[in-house]
Amino acid sequence: MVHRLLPLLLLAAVACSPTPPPQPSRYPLTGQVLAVHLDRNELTVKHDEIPGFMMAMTMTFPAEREVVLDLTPGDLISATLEVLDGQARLLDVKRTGSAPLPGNTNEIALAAGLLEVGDAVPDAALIDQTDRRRSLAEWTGTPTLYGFTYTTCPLPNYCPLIDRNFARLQEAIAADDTLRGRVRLVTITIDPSHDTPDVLARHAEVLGADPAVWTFLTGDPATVDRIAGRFGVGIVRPDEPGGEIRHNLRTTLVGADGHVLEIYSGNDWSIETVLSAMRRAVG
Ligand SMILES: [Cu+2]
Repeated sequence: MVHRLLPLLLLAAVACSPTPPPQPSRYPLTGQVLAVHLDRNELTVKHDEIPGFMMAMTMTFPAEREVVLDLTPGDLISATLEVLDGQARLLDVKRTGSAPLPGNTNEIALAAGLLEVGDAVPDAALIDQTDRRRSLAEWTGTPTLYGFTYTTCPLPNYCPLIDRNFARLQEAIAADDTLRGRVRLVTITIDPSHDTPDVLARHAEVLGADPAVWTFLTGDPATVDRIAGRFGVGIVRPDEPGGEIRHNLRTTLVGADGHVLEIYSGNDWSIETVLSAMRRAVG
């Protein structure tokens, strides 16, 4: 599976130019293998920044069979990342060493495989902002938008933006005869040790969250890490408590049948796009 960011990045680049036949782009890549997928000839690699192309992140790429057979999680590699027509693959993969697997991240959960459109969302036991035990399965039956944020995120265009978008969605849903009472919003914190139910309750109040529509969830860190990983949200926790958590953004619309309908990577999705998808989901 190719990461969903890539087609978007490429679309942005392609939209501005005329249409010559596509040429592959190649970038040097270094990183650590987190998972080896023998069944699909793919490697999940925590790669360093690729200057001019992509920030450091964990992604899964196809690679040559003999390379995939040769590597194990923890191996450090250098390679060439080739991108053509929105498809990325690794060429010239060389093992350069090995290192302990990351301990302060959910990257192993992430490497286990991300939910794709059509996949069933696994259940998870979490706790809401009123300190009640909740199970994700409770949202089956209602199209629900899932977001992952944390209350002390210092980057205005990351978690605070997603939270504001959810607040705007809540407003638009309340004003929409098709959607009112028929869709839900769920925000799961990626910082459960700080974002206790009390903290989430205050955060929900500041955002004007209507508890009938929008629920905030926290839980034990292992459960949060696992469910965030399945939803494609990578978490790198700071060494010191109170530091910034590095993470990506992924917001997911799940249908009434509990299967993924739409995935919105990053922070540039529009309220209108989500509202139309929600209308399709209830229609
Ligand atoms: Cu954030």
